Amino acid sequence: MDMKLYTAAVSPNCRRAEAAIHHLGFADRTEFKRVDFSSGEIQSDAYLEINPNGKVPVLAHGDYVLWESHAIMHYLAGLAGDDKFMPTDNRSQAEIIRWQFWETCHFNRAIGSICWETLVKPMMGLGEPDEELIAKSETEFHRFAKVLEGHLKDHKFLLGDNISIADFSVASHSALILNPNSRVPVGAYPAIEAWLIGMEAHPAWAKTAPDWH
Ligand SMILES: N[C@@H](CCC(=O)N[C@@H](CS)C(=O)NCC(=O)O)C(=O)O
Repeated sequence: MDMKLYTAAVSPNCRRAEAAIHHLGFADRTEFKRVDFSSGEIQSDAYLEINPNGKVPVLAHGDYVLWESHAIMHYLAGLAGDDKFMPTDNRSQAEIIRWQFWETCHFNRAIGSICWETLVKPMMGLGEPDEELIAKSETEFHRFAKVLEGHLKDHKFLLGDNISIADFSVASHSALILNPNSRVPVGAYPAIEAWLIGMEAHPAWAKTAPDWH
């Protein structure tokens, strides 16, 4: 095996990297190394040599080491030469980057805050959800969900007819959003909900469904 992915369970950022490996046919070449957050491994000197941010995912391909999940997907798609998954024309490239920044700066933050309060805190025994923060994050969610809903009403996938790296980037929290306990108000956005359900049924995406244990 010439690839190793340092990854973790129930991590939306890891999920997109894992799903890209499966989608692009690299799974047989990859060792999936699950990092256990509770063991302190991620802050060990040895791990910080691999990723000085102390975060997952990280891809090692031979002696090349790459952190940041969106960058990992770009690298893998380029390696596979899959121009459906990552079209290389100028406008498609701009749109991929546009959705990735949008996800990281806006959509992910709203969803991440809600899911941290409603799913992660109870799961890890970290106390009661902060209702004020949830309400604030819901307002942010509605602001950006309207944009995605408007786009998905007219497009099957983010770049059009084919599933692409942009869908993997933006759908990374899909399992969390669709979890009824998350309280993410996705029911108000039928096109987003249908797209997320479709993502969960996609073979590579389904293989990487979070292990809640
Ligand atoms: N922007 C990074 C985010 C990576 C990230 O935040 N990973 C989380 C798991 S979802 C992590 O490693 N958290 C452990 C920590 O921060 O100590 C990426 O997309 O790869």
